[in-house]
Amino acid sequence: MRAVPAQRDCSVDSKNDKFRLVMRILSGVQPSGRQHLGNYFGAIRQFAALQEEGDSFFFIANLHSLTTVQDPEKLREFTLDAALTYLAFGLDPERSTVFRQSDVPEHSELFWILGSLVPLSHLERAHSYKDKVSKGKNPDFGLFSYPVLMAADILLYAADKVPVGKDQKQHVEFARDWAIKFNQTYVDRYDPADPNGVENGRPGIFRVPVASIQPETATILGVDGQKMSKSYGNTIELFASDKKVKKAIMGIKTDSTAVEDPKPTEGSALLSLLKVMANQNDYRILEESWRAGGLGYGHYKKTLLDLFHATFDPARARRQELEGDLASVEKVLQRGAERAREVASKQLSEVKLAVGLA
Ligand code: AQP
Repeated sequence: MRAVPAQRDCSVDSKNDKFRLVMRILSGVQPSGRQHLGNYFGAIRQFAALQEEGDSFFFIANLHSLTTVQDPEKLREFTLDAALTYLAFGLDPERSTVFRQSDVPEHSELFWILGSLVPLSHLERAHSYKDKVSKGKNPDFGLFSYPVLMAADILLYAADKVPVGKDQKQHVEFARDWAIKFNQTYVDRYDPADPNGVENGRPGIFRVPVASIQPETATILGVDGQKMSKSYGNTIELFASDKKVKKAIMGIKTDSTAVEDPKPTEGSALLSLLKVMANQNDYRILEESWRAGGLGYGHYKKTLLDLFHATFDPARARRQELEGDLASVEKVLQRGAERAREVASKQLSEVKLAVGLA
């Protein structure tokens, strides 16, 4: 198969969604626990920046979270936490569509249609699934089929760009493969080398998305040195109490290098967190002293704590204000779901027609 070229962001036919004038951006976070530094640097920070660049859809992936959260009260609480996190970090409902996944039933419907042509072998080689199983998670169908629902999330909105952390890269690649497979199966004269049908073929029903991953924050390490992850219990939460944040940062795993000795840089969670939190110049000075020795890990942890508060206190204050008006937050989500359904239902109608369900 020939290489798939990047799709154009704009074209002449603005009536057809596939030829619209603006780039579409879509992503989500799971309310599978409280949002943490990894979610912020890997994803949410990009969301806030990208909403300036195109038509943005940011959702709370609560259907995905059913595979990990089986306490309904907790799921509601974490869903609200994700909504407050989005808004506190500046997602602007006037510019972005912010919604709960479960409020748009088209996600689940497309999941099944898409799943009917997804090769099982793809799911069997999914890194995230294999990683969770290797860490002792008892796998269920929901976890196994997670990439199919994620592909449905993306393809339903004909997203061009999907800002994610590195752990989601393979899932976006699956979405690309399956979009092409679907188009080849159901669209006559679809040519993956000309996905918009600009030359002589016909445009695909699904747009082929591209993952947007920031290399310097692709994988944020947790307090134990593994990838920071809600399910590993190694997170630094963005909105925990000051006391809990301090406890998490002071508890970052370090080795027994003596105060006066140079500290090892390889695999250090503490140093890598300092790198993402500090500005370039401050980090250079920190790293020099780290390599030189003479300061204990406690000193660097205290520096990280200060950086945490300097970076996140404005958003933490905003979130407190939002907590005082939860009715408005709910309204944002409902309005977002209405707008999301307008787009999603059109795409699903086209899909149903193509496969013979309508
Ligand atoms: N440690 C991380 N470094 C960089 N990016 C990360 N992301 C998550 N952890 C890191 C990115 O955050 C977005 C939302 O993630 P998610 O909540 O949908 O699922 P996840 O990647 O599985 O996050 P967790 O915390 O690890 O959740 P659990 O433990 O429930 O699986 C994604 O773009 C993700 O890449």
